[in-house]
Amino acid sequence: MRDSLSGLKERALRELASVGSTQELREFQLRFLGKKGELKAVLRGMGKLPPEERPTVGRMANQIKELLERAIEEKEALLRQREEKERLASEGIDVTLPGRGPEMGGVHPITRVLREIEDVFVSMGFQVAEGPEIETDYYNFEALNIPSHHPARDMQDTFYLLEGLLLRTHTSPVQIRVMERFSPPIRIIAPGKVYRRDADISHTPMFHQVEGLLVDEVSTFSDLKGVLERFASRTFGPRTLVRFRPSYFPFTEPSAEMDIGCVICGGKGCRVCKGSGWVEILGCGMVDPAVFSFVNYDSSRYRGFAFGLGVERIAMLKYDIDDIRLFFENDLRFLKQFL
Ligand code: 2NL
Repeated sequence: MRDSLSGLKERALRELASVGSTQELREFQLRFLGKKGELKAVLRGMGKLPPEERPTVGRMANQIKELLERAIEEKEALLRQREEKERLASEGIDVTLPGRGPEMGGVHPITRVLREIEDVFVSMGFQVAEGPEIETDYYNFEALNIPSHHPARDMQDTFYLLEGLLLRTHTSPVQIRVMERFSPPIRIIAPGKVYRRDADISHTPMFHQVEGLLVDEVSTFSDLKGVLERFASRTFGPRTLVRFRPSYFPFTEPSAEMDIGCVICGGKGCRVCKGSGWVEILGCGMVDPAVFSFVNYDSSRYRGFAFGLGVERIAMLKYDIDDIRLFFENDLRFLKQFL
């Protein structure tokens, strides 16, 4: 009995030395000191001992129990300390590191160019007018002298909505609305988003336009040219060449398109100007009297000029960008170049 007790003690202490985690320690404790543990198993044999030996054996068993309990406590403290240290090391939080600051945002290049264009026209006395992106057929087409059989009304180009509504295909409806509410003189630009069913390297379903409108008793094609020449030199540099070519729009007569001397090659001919030395940047003309009659302006008294330009196209020329879709992917590597 004494032998098996001291054998148990030796074995327990040896095993305890090799216990490596608090989990293993719990198992160890149960195996030796638990209700169904080894010490209890040995003590169950006490009944067979002669009565005079029982107290000595009992004391011995108690000493072993206390010894093991103390040893387990010490081991537990040691293991806990080690496990905490390992946990902290593996979580790897360096509380002395400085925090990450918020990243600075920036203005999108299209917004930036749009504001520059607005500033140029505002400096020439134009006021900024805005209006709805969801329009009616009347404001988007009819009042602009675009008849119902005109190709511009094609389902292919326009996003039609329910109940005769559509997404505006240009910002001209804003100008119709202004003319309905105010009498001449009028000098406005209408910047904003417009929508067309189109997608390739130079077209996106949504893009930005700036249209301009001036109506007064005395306004001529020369005034139009002067305003647009000023716009070109403010936007592309003071020595920018411009030329006007005859064109056609249902809402202006006469109509023209304005080219600038190619900003990429300086007029020598390159991929951007397709070798011609010139690139188209806007359309313009004198407001057609048919448009004036829709807004009840007296066309024997008033004349006006108007123009329309695409902001993405201006930005692409200004920054030599060959694919319009880059503006809408929002890749930070692209956007950060404009900060
Ligand atoms: C283009 C051509 C143009 C207009 C827009 C306009 C507006 C009213 C009356 C008459 Cl309310 N005209 N706008 C005139 C000529 C050309 O835009 O190629 N834009 C990208």
